[in-house]
Amino acid sequence: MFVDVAKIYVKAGDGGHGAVSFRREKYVPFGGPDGGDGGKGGDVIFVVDKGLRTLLDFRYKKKYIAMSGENGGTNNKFGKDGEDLVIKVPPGTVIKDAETNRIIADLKDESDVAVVARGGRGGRGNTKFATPTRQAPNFAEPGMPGEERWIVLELKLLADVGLVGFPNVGKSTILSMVTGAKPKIANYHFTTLTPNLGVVDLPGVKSFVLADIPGIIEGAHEGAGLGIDFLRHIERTRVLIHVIDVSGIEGRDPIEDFYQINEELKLYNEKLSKKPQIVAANKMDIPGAEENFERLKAEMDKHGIKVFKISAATNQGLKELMQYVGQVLENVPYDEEPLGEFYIPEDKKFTYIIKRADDGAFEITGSFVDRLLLSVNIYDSESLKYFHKVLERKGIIEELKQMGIKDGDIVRMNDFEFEFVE
Ligand SMILES: Nc1nc2c(ncn2[C@@H]2O[C@H](COP(=O)(O)OP(=O)(O)OP(=O)(O)O)[C@@H](O)[C@H]2O)c(=O)[nH]1
Ligand SMILES: [Mg+2]
Repeated sequence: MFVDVAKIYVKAGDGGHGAVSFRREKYVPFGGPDGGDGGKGGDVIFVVDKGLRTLLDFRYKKKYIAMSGENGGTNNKFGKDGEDLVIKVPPGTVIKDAETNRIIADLKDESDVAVVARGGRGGRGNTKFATPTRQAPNFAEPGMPGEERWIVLELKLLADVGLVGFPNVGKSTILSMVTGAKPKIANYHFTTLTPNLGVVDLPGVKSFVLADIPGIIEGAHEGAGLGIDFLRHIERTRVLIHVIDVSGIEGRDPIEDFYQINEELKLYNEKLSKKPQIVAANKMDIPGAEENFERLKAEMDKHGIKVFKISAATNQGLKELMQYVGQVLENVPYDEEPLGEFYIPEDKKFTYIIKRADDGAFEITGSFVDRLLLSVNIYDSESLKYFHKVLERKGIIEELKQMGIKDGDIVRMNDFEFEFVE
């Protein structure tokens, strides 16, 4: 089955924690700090693999987690960086943030790369916190968490040519005759439920990718039939082969069919109706087709649209049609139109809020607090001084003052409480 949308979870590696450690040397009772830094967490990176055609793999595996950085060690040993997780997707994959639906990346070519979740920075070891006045820092920094998010992968087929037309006109039969694809073919409407792709490989024809989509009916642009889900698969094709059943065997008129399908294409997306179109008048083997063909051809001549007489079932005229399509393709550029506003997700911000608790304490909560407390060693005065400095730098002390804090008031951060001293 063809899969074109997948929702997955990605998480970059966490940064390793910085180490708290001191040199132990013979004859030196208390050496200097030698806690190394933690390693950076691995990124989650998407790259294009031209050999891939579907997002099938992502239906079975939903979680992608990059390696975390190692913690720092003694003896100033740095923690190893976590390895990046590289995920391969087919060309034409658009990555969106599942929560906001905004586009994170549009991967078209082999050179396209997108970092979708960044690894957390490693924490600094206690060596880095040593200063002339703080010679034995008894604390270190924790690693930063890696970014994580749910994303949606969307694959718009990168077919060169799309087969469009009413149900049962013979689109899948054409695909099966000129490519190695083996789509289901049957004499009823909506035999094709999901798009099929094939590579046209005929002598004298420069190969191209042909897409067969489910039949289009009136109202397709509003979701009637299977229409709308699949029209987007041909948004990026460069040429359309409009397949029309000229036998009239289903009681429809070929000329009306032509206009109706074009109306649907236009209502869905103006761009679709402007693509070069070549008409394939199919089922010419059925008696009565010839007369319809002449009428259709006269009508198409008015628009300067080329019509090919074919019988897909008996393989008549297909080679000439494909040869012509191949020539047209040589003069039609690739669709390079950007998909709209791009957006690179921001790094996680560490935030906090200050509230007055019922007992009068100043309560500070939030991710900033959680992270800061990880690095505090409350039994160590140097660590507490550093902690105070961070509060000051972040502007929290100032904010507390503005809220009217006085000496002796209680400040509470999660489980940790202390008296405020100016
Ligand atoms: N007589 C005749 N029958 C044909 C020809 N081409 C296709 N058919 C038949 O028409 C029926 C529909 O063919 P499909 O290729 O499944 O048609 P489709 O356009 O893909 O149909 P949907 O997938 O339902 O949209 C099948 O029974 C085919 O055998 C043809 O040239 N002549
Ligand atoms: Mg079909």
